[in-house]
Amino acid sequence: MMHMSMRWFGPQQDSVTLKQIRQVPGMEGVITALHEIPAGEVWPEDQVAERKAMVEKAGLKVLGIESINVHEDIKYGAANRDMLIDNYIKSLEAVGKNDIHLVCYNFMPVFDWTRTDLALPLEDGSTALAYDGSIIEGLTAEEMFERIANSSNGFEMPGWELSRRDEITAQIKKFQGMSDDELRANFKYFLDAIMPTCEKYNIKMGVHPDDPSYDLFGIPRITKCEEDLVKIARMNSSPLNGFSLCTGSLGSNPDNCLPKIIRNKEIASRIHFAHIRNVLHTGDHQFHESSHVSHTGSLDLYEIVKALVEVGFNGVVRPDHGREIWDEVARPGYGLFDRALGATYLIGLEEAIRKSKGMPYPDNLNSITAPWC
Ligand code: DNO
Repeated sequence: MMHMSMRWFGPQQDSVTLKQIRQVPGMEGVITALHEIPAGEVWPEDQVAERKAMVEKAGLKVLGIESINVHEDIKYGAANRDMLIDNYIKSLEAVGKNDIHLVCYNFMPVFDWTRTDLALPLEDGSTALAYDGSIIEGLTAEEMFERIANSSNGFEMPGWELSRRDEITAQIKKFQGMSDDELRANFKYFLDAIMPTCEKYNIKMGVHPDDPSYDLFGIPRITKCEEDLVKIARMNSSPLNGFSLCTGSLGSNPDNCLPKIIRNKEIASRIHFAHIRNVLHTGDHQFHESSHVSHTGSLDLYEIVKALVEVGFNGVVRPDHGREIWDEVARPGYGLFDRALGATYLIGLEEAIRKSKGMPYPDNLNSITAPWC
């Protein structure tokens, strides 16, 4: 069964409150992170405990962490990577000791997610995040930063922290010289090092796909299609080595057939977490995010949820991004209203699919102390 959550950026960095999230029908918990701790530094166990207590006081659970960011030097395979991986392991221990068993992360060099517009007006008067490859091709990375920073309603967007702007050009150059296979080797090195700790604390690791799922700025990208995911599954045999299946990211590339990816036997059992949202393709390397409803975008969310049900998915999902609607001012993509609509739509899809197959729904709401652990 899908266990519904919303991402929550913490008490200082989110316009949405835990009280509001708690009132969204079917909401079981949040996905959160200590965003104030830079990549490469250790998460203190007591700060994780404090965040968890805050969430639980509001009647929700911390269903997972998104993200403990992987330092660029680990992705690059720099001389100091062992020290940085040790720090990562300590952060995982802090999470595990707090009885949290899911971590979403990414292994994308330099850029986490990329958009050219954070508030593209749609014809219904809402705004949405959008991407236009022809704009990107004419911009420098610094200009990209300005563009994102100036249109994010005053919020610092994860991966686009202003503190990272100066290092960015140098990093792009560094990674432009690296092949996909070299990046894969560094990824394997990282996975092999962290998996024993994940096993010890039963932490499911879900790597996030490249967003968008095609090449950018000539840097290696190794999480953008079914074949890439299979390679990752084979990198480390622990069942905890898995995916955060982001339908909007993989779905940004029309060549990616999401139900087929979900049903791939080497991928299915490793889907530890799902970000479910829709995108509307408007051209080659051009899309904008849409409402979750299937016919407002290019992805068939019914088929996606059906595939998840059919492979026996039993884990945490979140509606991921939403449009900005009803005059809400929020972190782009992370307002309350459209994500709440998306969550209830997804819950409705799952209920209908399961009941039409004679499957119980919900499986047992009182025992959702993470049956997926
Ligand atoms: C964007 C998010 C990503 C995601 C990271 C995971 O909205 O989906 O920033 O959190 O890639 O590390």
